[in-house]
Amino acid sequence: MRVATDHPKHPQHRERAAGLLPVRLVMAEKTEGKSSPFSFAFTAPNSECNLRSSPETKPVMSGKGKTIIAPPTFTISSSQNACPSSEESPWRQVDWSAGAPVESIRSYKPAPDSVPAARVLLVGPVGVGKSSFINSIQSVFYGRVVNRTMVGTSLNSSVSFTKQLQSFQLYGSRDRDGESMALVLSDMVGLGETNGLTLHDTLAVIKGHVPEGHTFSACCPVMTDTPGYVKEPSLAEKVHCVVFVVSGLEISSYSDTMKSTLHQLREHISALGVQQVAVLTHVDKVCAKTARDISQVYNGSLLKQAVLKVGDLLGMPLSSIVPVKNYSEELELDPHTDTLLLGALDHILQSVDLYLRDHSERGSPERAVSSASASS
Ligand SMILES: Nc1nc2c(ncn2[C@@H]2O[C@H](COP(=O)(O)OP(=O)(O)O)[C@@H](O)[C@H]2O)c(=O)[nH]1
Ligand SMILES: [Mg+2]
Repeated sequence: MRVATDHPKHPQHRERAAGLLPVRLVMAEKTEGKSSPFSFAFTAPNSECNLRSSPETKPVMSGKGKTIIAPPTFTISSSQNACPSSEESPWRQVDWSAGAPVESIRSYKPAPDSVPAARVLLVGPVGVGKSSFINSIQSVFYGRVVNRTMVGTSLNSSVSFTKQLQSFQLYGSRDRDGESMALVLSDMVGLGETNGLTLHDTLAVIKGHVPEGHTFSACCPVMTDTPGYVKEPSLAEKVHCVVFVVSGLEISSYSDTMKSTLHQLREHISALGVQQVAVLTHVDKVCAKTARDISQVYNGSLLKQAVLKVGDLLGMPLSSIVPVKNYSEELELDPHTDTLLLGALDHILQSVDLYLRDHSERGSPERAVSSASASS
């Protein structure tokens, strides 16, 4: 539930905050299913901040079969939650009128001939939007919203549908005889699940040892005798970029165990010289104004703060973190959502290119260092 007040810099702000100017009652917004039947949202022009009704909307009186409910009380959270104001300059520049770079990405080819497709692995806890990201990217090239990979969780909400290593070579269009793109996005079981992904197995995937369709199990780590184990993966079979997927809904609530798992992963992946990017999902749930118009994503402090938190969580520079809104309940594509999604994909492909340059032209950086020290 949200109430809008003017931006603190705006001259009307103090008067409105002091209750001298009216606020407008609009439709209740059910956020995460937590709103009470007495949820209201207030808006005023230019900006928004969070407002919560007291959860204790208790019956206070009853008689003749009727129950009267006490009206909820409201508290307005601090101005640091201010949403975008059209007067603020964006913290990242995007030409929203240019449209999503569909054609240039559709024709993307990795530089080395020996590598037919960029291999990108998505990692992150269950429910952050990994499968949705693959579906959303596929949807943009397909020209309508499609689901290639199962989204959501099983009845046990901490367990994802995805138990196997599933790789999706993206279709370039919806034409049956159209070419597939030179891009493979791999999805696997969420981090932190009891019967799921371990650090050992994740690294085995990244190094290219794990066969497609492998079912992960905590009791059977990937070993050289695992059926289909790839003993000497080629450059084409290795993962070229790891994408950490983080949900804007959960960014502040990760457990210490999850934080430590993510840090360890980052360290090990960095030691392998593999490029990493972070994708922040659920931006529409972080900021209501962005939910209404995705082109507002870089216009306010709320999402910038969320991106900063992702940076803290993963120890990554801000330039490696890209926000997206996945297609989740829509049936139609939205041009701004496409632009944001393909902006993220473009960033990922640039990281793939860097990895392939380092590992195909000059050999791996690690090998370059060890051969230099051996010859000295
Ligand atoms: N509103 C919104 N919902 C999302 C977004 N990304 C994913 N979801 C929803 O979050 C839930 C979990 O997504 P899923 O892709 O299955 O997560 P995974 O376990 O990481 O693969 C699903 O209900 C999705 O529809 C997003 O950017 N915005
Ligand atoms: Mg999934």
